[in-house]
Amino acid sequence: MLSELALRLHTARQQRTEIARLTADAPDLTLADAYQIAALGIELRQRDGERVAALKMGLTSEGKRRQMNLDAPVYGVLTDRMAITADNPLRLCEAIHCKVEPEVAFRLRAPLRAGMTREQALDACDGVAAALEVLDSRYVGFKYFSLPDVVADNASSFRYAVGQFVSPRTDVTAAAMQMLVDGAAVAEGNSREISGDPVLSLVQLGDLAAQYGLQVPAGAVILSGAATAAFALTEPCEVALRVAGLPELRMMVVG
Ligand code: OOG
Ligand code: MG
Repeated sequence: MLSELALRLHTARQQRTEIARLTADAPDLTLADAYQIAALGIELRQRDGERVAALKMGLTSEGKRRQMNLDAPVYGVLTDRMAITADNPLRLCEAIHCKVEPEVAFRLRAPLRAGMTREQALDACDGVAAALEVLDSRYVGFKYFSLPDVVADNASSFRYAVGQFVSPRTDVTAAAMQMLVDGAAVAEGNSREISGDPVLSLVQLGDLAAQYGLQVPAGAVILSGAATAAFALTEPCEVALRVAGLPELRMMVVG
C-alpha cells in the first residue's frame, strides 16, 4: 500500500505529470506513513543509482507556511542527482512547475541527535553557506495539499545549489537575504525568518530524525528552510542569492 503510493510519486516525477494528492484516495494517511512513503521513494532513487547527499528542513518560516497553508516544519532527503553546480545548470525541461527559494545551508562535522541545544547544534557544524532550493511538487497546481501529502512527496524536493562554505561561527542569526533573477530582486527577507534562527532548524531536524528513524550523519549538508515565499521559474535566467556575511551564490537556469 505505502510502496504503491511511493511508486505513484516516483513515476509522476519521472514522467513529469501532475497527480492528484495522495489523501484524495488515502484520507487516513498519517505523518508517519508519509515519512515512510518518502523513504521508499528515496530507495527507488537509490536503485536508479542515486545516493543521499543532503537533507532539508521545510516550512520553517511563517512566509512559507502561509504560502502553502500548512502549519508545521517537515524534512526531506536530497540526492546527488538533485545538486546544481556551475557545470550542471537547472533544466526547466526536467521540471513540472518549479519554484526557487532562498536558504542557508550548514555542513555537519558530527551527527545531529534529539534534544540538542542551539550551541550543541552549532558545534556539530563545520561550515555555513548560502543555498537555493528549487522545489517541484508532483501534485496538481503545486498547492493546497495536506502535511502528509507534502511529506510523502519528499517535501517537494527537486534541485538545490549550495554556495561556498565559510566558518560556521559566521553569524547568520539575523542576516539580510536578497534573491535576484537576472539582477532584479524577487524576494527579500532575513535569516531570522528561518525558525527564528537557522541553527534552530538543525535542532528541529535532530528531533524529527529521531522520531522518524532518519540518520543525520557527519558530512551531511543541511538546508535550513526558506526565508521567504518561493518564486516560480518559467524562463531561462540567472538566479543569485545574497546573504549578508556569506559568499554570493549564482545558479544558471536553462530551458
Ligand atoms: C514544501 C517544502 C518547503 C521550505 O524551505 O520551506 C520548503 C513546499 O513548499 O512545497 O522546502
Ligand atoms: Mg526549501
